[in-house]
Amino acid sequence: MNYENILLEQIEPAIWLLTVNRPRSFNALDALTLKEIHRAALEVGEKEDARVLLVTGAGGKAFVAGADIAAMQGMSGIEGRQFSRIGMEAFRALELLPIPVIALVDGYCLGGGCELAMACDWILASDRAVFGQPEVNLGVTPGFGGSQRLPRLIGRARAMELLVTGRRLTADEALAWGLVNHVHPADRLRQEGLAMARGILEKGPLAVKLVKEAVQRGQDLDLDNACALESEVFGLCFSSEDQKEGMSAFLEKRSPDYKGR
Ligand code: CO8
Repeated sequence: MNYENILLEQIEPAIWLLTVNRPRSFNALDALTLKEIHRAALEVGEKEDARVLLVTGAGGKAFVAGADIAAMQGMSGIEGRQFSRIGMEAFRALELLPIPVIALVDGYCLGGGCELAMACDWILASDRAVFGQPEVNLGVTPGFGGSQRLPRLIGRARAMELLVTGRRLTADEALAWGLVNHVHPADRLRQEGLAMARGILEKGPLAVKLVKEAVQRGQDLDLDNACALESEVFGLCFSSEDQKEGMSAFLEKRSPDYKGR
Protein backbone atom coordinates (compact mmCIF):
# COMPACT_ATOMS: atom_id res chain seq x y z
CA MET A 1 0.00 0.00 0.00
CA ASN A 2 1.07 3.57 -0.58
CA TYR A 3 1.50 5.93 2.35
CA GLU A 4 2.42 9.62 2.42
CA ASN A 5 3.15 10.33 6.07
CA ILE A 6 4.33 6.99 7.36
CA LEU A 7 6.72 4.29 6.21
CA LEU A 8 5.79 0.65 6.61
CA GLU A 9 8.51 -1.86 5.88
CA GLN A 10 9.52 -5.39 6.64
CA ILE A 11 13.03 -4.97 8.02
CA GLU A 12 13.74 -8.64 8.71
CA PRO A 13 11.75 -11.81 8.26
CA ALA A 14 8.60 -11.48 10.43
CA ILE A 15 9.67 -8.08 11.82
CA TRP A 16 7.89 -4.94 10.60
CA LEU A 17 8.69 -1.29 11.24
CA LEU A 18 6.18 1.55 11.14
CA THR A 19 7.84 4.98 11.03
CA VAL A 20 5.85 8.20 11.45
CA ASN A 21 7.51 10.27 8.76
CA ARG A 22 6.83 14.00 9.04
CA PRO A 23 10.18 15.07 10.47
CA ARG A 24 9.72 18.77 9.58
CA SER A 25 6.85 19.02 12.05
CA PHE A 26 8.46 16.63 14.53
CA ASN A 27 6.13 13.88 13.22
CA ALA A 28 3.01 15.71 14.41
CA LEU A 29 -0.14 13.68 13.87
CA ASP A 30 -2.67 15.11 11.44
CA ALA A 31 -5.78 13.24 10.28
CA LEU A 32 -4.03 11.71 7.28
CA THR A 33 -1.18 10.40 9.42
CA LEU A 34 -3.62 8.90 11.91
CA LYS A 35 -5.62 7.25 9.14
CA GLU A 36 -2.42 5.86 7.65
CA ILE A 37 -1.37 4.45 11.04
CA HIS A 38 -4.80 2.81 11.21
CA ARG A 39 -4.46 1.36 7.70
CA ALA A 40 -0.93 0.16 8.44
CA ALA A 41 -2.12 -1.63 11.59
CA LEU A 42 -4.78 -3.42 9.55
CA GLU A 43 -2.24 -4.23 6.84
CA VAL A 44 0.23 -5.73 9.30
CA GLY A 45 -2.59 -7.61 11.03
CA GLU A 46 -3.41 -9.35 7.77
CA LYS A 47 0.13 -10.54 7.15
CA GLU A 48 0.42 -14.11 8.33
CA ASP A 49 4.20 -13.92 8.56
CA ALA A 50 4.28 -10.70 10.64
CA ARG A 51 5.22 -11.51 14.24
CA VAL A 52 6.50 -8.25 15.74
CA LEU A 53 5.81 -4.62 14.87
CA LEU A 54 8.19 -1.83 15.89
CA VAL A 55 6.87 1.74 15.87
CA THR A 56 9.13 4.78 15.67
CA GLY A 57 9.46 8.36 14.42
CA ALA A 58 11.69 9.76 11.67
CA GLY A 59 14.29 12.48 11.95
CA GLY A 60 16.04 11.86 15.25
CA LYS A 61 14.37 14.79 17.07
CA ALA A 62 11.01 13.36 17.96
CA PHE A 63 9.13 10.11 18.19
CA VAL A 64 5.99 12.23 17.74
CA ALA A 65 5.61 15.74 19.24
CA GLY A 66 1.84 15.45 19.49
CA ALA A 67 -1.27 15.97 17.47
CA ASP A 68 -0.77 18.57 14.75
CA ILE A 69 -1.51 21.87 16.49
CA ALA A 70 -1.74 23.79 13.22
CA ALA A 71 -4.36 21.34 11.95
CA MET A 72 -6.33 21.49 15.22
CA GLN A 73 -6.27 25.23 15.84
CA GLY A 74 -9.40 26.18 13.88
CA MET A 75 -11.48 23.08 14.57
CA SER A 76 -15.09 23.27 15.70
CA GLY A 77 -16.33 21.08 18.53
CA ILE A 78 -17.70 18.53 16.10
CA GLU A 79 -14.47 18.52 14.11
CA GLY A 80 -12.47 18.10 17.32
CA ARG A 81 -14.57 15.12 18.28
CA GLN A 82 -14.14 13.60 14.84
CA PHE A 83 -10.37 14.15 14.95
CA SER A 84 -10.23 12.54 18.38
CA ARG A 85 -12.18 9.54 17.11
CA ILE A 86 -9.85 9.09 14.15
CA GLY A 87 -6.92 8.92 16.57
CA MET A 88 -8.74 6.66 19.02
CA GLU A 89 -9.60 4.18 16.28
CA ALA A 90 -6.08 4.20 14.87
CA PHE A 91 -4.45 3.59 18.24
CA ARG A 92 -6.98 0.94 19.21
CA ALA A 93 -6.27 -0.93 15.96
CA LEU A 94 -2.58 -0.89 16.84
CA GLU A 95 -3.27 -1.98 20.41
CA LEU A 96 -5.44 -4.89 19.30
CA LEU A 97 -2.99 -6.26 16.74
CA PRO A 98 -2.51 -9.94 17.54
CA ILE A 99 1.29 -9.53 17.67
CA PRO A 100 3.56 -7.58 20.05
CA VAL A 101 3.92 -3.91 19.14
CA ILE A 102 6.98 -2.16 20.60
CA ALA A 103 7.48 1.62 20.56
CA LEU A 104 11.05 2.82 19.99
CA VAL A 105 11.02 6.37 21.37
CA ASP A 106 13.85 8.75 20.59
CA GLY A 107 13.41 12.47 21.30
CA TYR A 108 10.11 14.21 22.03
CA CYS A 109 7.17 11.95 22.83
CA LEU A 110 4.48 14.44 23.78
CA GLY A 111 0.70 14.56 23.78
CA GLY A 112 -0.58 12.41 20.94
CA GLY A 113 2.94 10.98 20.65
CA CYS A 114 2.85 9.70 24.20
CA GLU A 115 -0.65 8.40 23.51
CA LEU A 116 0.62 6.54 20.44
CA ALA A 117 3.52 5.06 22.43
CA MET A 118 1.14 3.96 25.18
CA ALA A 119 -1.07 2.18 22.65
CA CYS A 120 1.93 -0.01 21.88
CA ASP A 121 2.52 -3.00 24.15
CA TRP A 122 5.60 -1.49 25.72
CA ILE A 123 8.11 1.27 25.19
CA LEU A 124 11.87 1.25 24.71
CA ALA A 125 13.29 4.76 25.06
CA SER A 126 16.54 6.43 24.13
CA ASP A 127 18.39 8.30 26.83
CA ARG A 128 17.35 11.59 25.20
CA ALA A 129 13.62 10.78 25.06
CA VAL A 130 11.21 13.25 26.66
CA PHE A 131 7.68 12.24 27.67
CA GLY A 132 4.66 14.30 28.61
CA GLN A 133 1.01 15.12 28.17
CA PRO A 134 1.24 18.91 27.72
CA GLU A 135 -2.31 19.41 26.40
CA VAL A 136 -3.27 21.66 29.34
CA ASN A 137 -0.66 24.14 28.08
CA LEU A 138 -2.82 24.47 24.96
CA GLY A 139 -6.12 24.69 26.80
CA VAL A 140 -7.27 21.17 25.94
CA THR A 141 -7.30 17.68 27.41
CA PRO A 142 -5.71 14.62 25.78
CA GLY A 143 -7.92 13.32 22.99
CA PHE A 144 -6.30 10.06 21.89
CA GLY A 145 -6.66 8.08 25.12
CA GLY A 146 -4.00 9.70 27.32
CA SER A 147 -6.28 10.40 30.26
CA GLN A 148 -7.30 6.74 30.25
CA ARG A 149 -4.18 4.77 29.31
CA LEU A 150 -1.72 6.81 31.40
CA PRO A 151 -3.41 6.10 34.78
CA ARG A 152 -3.77 2.44 33.83
CA LEU A 153 -0.04 2.29 33.06
CA ILE A 154 1.58 4.32 35.84
CA GLY A 155 -1.18 4.76 38.43
CA ARG A 156 -3.66 7.53 39.08
CA ALA A 157 -1.59 9.92 41.18
CA ARG A 158 1.42 10.01 38.86
CA ALA A 159 -0.81 10.25 35.81
CA MET A 160 -2.79 13.08 37.38
CA GLU A 161 0.41 15.01 38.07
CA LEU A 162 1.53 14.72 34.46
CA LEU A 163 -1.90 15.47 33.01
CA VAL A 164 -2.59 18.45 35.28
CA THR A 165 0.84 20.10 35.32
CA GLY A 166 1.88 19.19 31.78
CA ARG A 167 5.39 18.61 33.07
CA ARG A 168 7.79 16.54 31.06
CA LEU A 169 9.59 13.38 32.15
CA THR A 170 13.13 12.48 31.16
CA ALA A 171 13.74 8.95 29.95
CA ASP A 172 15.12 7.94 33.33
CA GLU A 173 12.12 9.40 35.16
CA ALA A 174 9.80 7.61 32.75
CA LEU A 175 11.70 4.41 33.50
CA ALA A 176 11.38 4.94 37.26
CA TRP A 177 7.64 5.62 36.86
CA GLY A 178 7.05 2.49 34.80
CA LEU A 179 6.09 4.28 31.62
CA VAL A 180 9.01 2.78 29.70
CA ASN A 181 10.54 -0.66 30.05
CA HIS A 182 14.17 0.11 29.18
CA VAL A 183 16.38 3.08 28.33
CA HIS A 184 19.20 2.71 25.80
CA PRO A 185 21.77 5.06 24.26
CA ALA A 186 20.13 6.74 21.25
CA ASP A 187 22.51 5.15 18.76
CA ARG A 188 21.65 1.67 20.09
CA LEU A 189 17.88 2.01 20.34
CA ARG A 190 17.00 0.38 17.01
CA GLN A 191 19.47 -2.47 17.55
CA GLU A 192 18.07 -3.11 21.00
CA GLY A 193 14.53 -3.10 19.61
CA LEU A 194 15.54 -5.53 16.89
CA ALA A 195 17.31 -7.80 19.38
CA MET A 196 14.19 -7.90 21.50
CA ALA A 197 12.04 -8.64 18.43
CA ARG A 198 14.38 -11.45 17.33
CA GLY A 199 14.13 -12.94 20.80
CA ILE A 200 10.33 -12.96 20.52
CA LEU A 201 10.59 -14.88 17.21
CA GLU A 202 12.16 -17.79 19.12
CA LYS A 203 9.08 -18.18 21.34
CA GLY A 204 5.96 -20.16 20.56
CA PRO A 205 4.12 -17.93 18.06
CA LEU A 206 0.65 -19.01 19.16
CA ALA A 207 1.48 -18.56 22.83
CA VAL A 208 2.79 -15.03 22.14
CA LYS A 209 -0.45 -14.13 20.38
CA LEU A 210 -2.63 -15.72 23.03
CA VAL A 211 -0.87 -14.12 25.98
CA LYS A 212 -1.30 -10.70 24.38
CA GLU A 213 -4.98 -11.45 23.85
CA ALA A 214 -5.32 -12.53 27.50
CA VAL A 215 -3.74 -9.30 28.73
CA GLN A 216 -5.71 -7.08 26.35
CA ARG A 217 -9.06 -8.73 27.01
CA GLY A 218 -8.46 -9.38 30.69
CA GLN A 219 -7.07 -6.13 32.02
CA ASP A 220 -10.41 -4.40 32.48
CA LEU A 221 -12.30 -7.46 33.73
CA ASP A 222 -12.83 -8.29 37.40
CA LEU A 223 -10.31 -10.84 38.71
CA ASP A 224 -12.69 -13.83 38.60
CA ASN A 225 -13.59 -13.29 34.97
CA ALA A 226 -10.02 -12.38 34.06
CA CYS A 227 -8.69 -15.60 35.58
CA ALA A 228 -11.45 -17.58 33.85
CA LEU A 229 -10.30 -16.01 30.58
CA GLU A 230 -6.74 -17.10 31.33
CA SER A 231 -7.93 -20.70 31.90
CA GLU A 232 -9.63 -20.65 28.48
CA VAL A 233 -6.51 -19.31 26.79
CA PHE A 234 -4.25 -21.76 28.65
CA GLY A 235 -6.49 -24.67 27.68
CA LEU A 236 -6.49 -23.54 24.07
CA CYS A 237 -2.69 -23.79 24.00
CA PHE A 238 -3.04 -27.54 24.54
CA SER A 239 -4.82 -27.93 21.24
CA SER A 240 -1.71 -26.69 19.44
CA GLU A 241 1.30 -28.48 17.98
CA ASP A 242 3.42 -25.72 19.50
CA GLN A 243 2.56 -26.87 23.04
CA LYS A 244 3.53 -30.47 22.25
CA GLU A 245 6.72 -29.31 20.56
CA GLY A 246 7.69 -26.82 23.29
CA MET A 247 7.28 -29.30 26.13
CA SER A 248 8.85 -32.22 24.21
CA ALA A 249 11.84 -30.04 23.31
CA PHE A 250 12.33 -29.13 26.96
CA LEU A 251 12.21 -32.76 28.11
CA GLU A 252 14.48 -33.87 25.25
CA LYS A 253 16.93 -31.04 26.06
CA ARG A 254 16.79 -29.50 22.56
CA SER A 255 15.57 -26.24 21.02
CA PRO A 256 11.92 -26.20 19.98
CA ASP A 257 10.97 -26.00 16.32
CA TYR A 258 7.70 -24.09 16.45
CA LYS A 259 5.25 -24.06 13.55
CA GLY A 260 2.79 -21.50 14.90
CA ARG A 261 -0.14 -23.93 14.94
N1 CO8 B 1 2.03 20.16 15.93
C1 CO8 B 1 2.42 20.84 14.83
N2 CO8 B 1 3.69 21.22 14.60
C2 CO8 B 1 4.61 20.91 15.54
C3 CO8 B 1 4.27 20.22 16.71
C4 CO8 B 1 2.91 19.83 16.89
N3 CO8 B 1 2.49 19.11 17.94
N4 CO8 B 1 5.39 20.07 17.43
C5 CO8 B 1 6.38 20.64 16.75
N5 CO8 B 1 5.92 21.15 15.60
C6 CO8 B 1 6.66 21.86 14.56
C7 CO8 B 1 6.95 23.29 14.95
O1 CO8 B 1 5.86 24.12 14.65
C8 CO8 B 1 8.17 23.59 14.09
O2 CO8 B 1 7.75 23.84 12.77
P1 CO8 B 1 8.38 25.11 11.95
O3 CO8 B 1 9.84 24.76 11.82
O4 CO8 B 1 7.63 25.07 10.67
O5 CO8 B 1 8.14 26.30 12.80
C9 CO8 B 1 8.90 22.26 14.07
O6 CO8 B 1 7.95 21.26 14.40
C10 CO8 B 1 10.00 22.20 15.10
O7 CO8 B 1 9.46 22.61 16.35
P2 CO8 B 1 10.17 23.75 17.25
O8 CO8 B 1 10.78 24.80 16.37
O9 CO8 B 1 9.19 24.19 18.26
O10 CO8 B 1 11.36 22.88 17.88
P3 CO8 B 1 11.98 22.98 19.34
O11 CO8 B 1 13.12 22.03 19.35
O12 CO8 B 1 12.20 24.40 19.72
O13 CO8 B 1 10.81 22.43 20.31
C11 CO8 B 1 9.06 20.92 21.01
C12 CO8 B 1 10.35 21.09 20.19
C13 CO8 B 1 9.36 21.05 22.48
C14 CO8 B 1 8.55 19.51 20.72
C15 CO8 B 1 8.01 21.97 20.60
O14 CO8 B 1 7.88 21.98 19.20
C16 CO8 B 1 6.66 21.77 21.21
O15 CO8 B 1 6.41 22.10 22.34
N6 CO8 B 1 5.73 21.16 20.42
C17 CO8 B 1 4.35 20.96 20.84
C18 CO8 B 1 4.26 19.86 21.85
C19 CO8 B 1 2.82 19.69 22.28
O16 CO8 B 1 2.23 20.58 22.89
N7 CO8 B 1 2.27 18.52 21.98
C20 CO8 B 1 0.89 18.23 22.32
C21 CO8 B 1 0.00 18.65 21.21
S1 CO8 B 1 -1.69 18.47 21.63
C22 CO8 B 1 -1.98 16.84 21.51
O17 CO8 B 1 -1.15 16.06 21.16
C23 CO8 B 1 -3.37 16.43 21.87
C24 CO8 B 1 -3.71 15.07 21.29
C25 CO8 B 1 -5.16 14.82 21.29
C26 CO8 B 1 -5.86 15.60 20.22
C27 CO8 B 1 -7.32 15.38 20.29
C28 CO8 B 1 -8.07 15.85 19.10
C29 CO8 B 1 -9.11 16.86 19.36
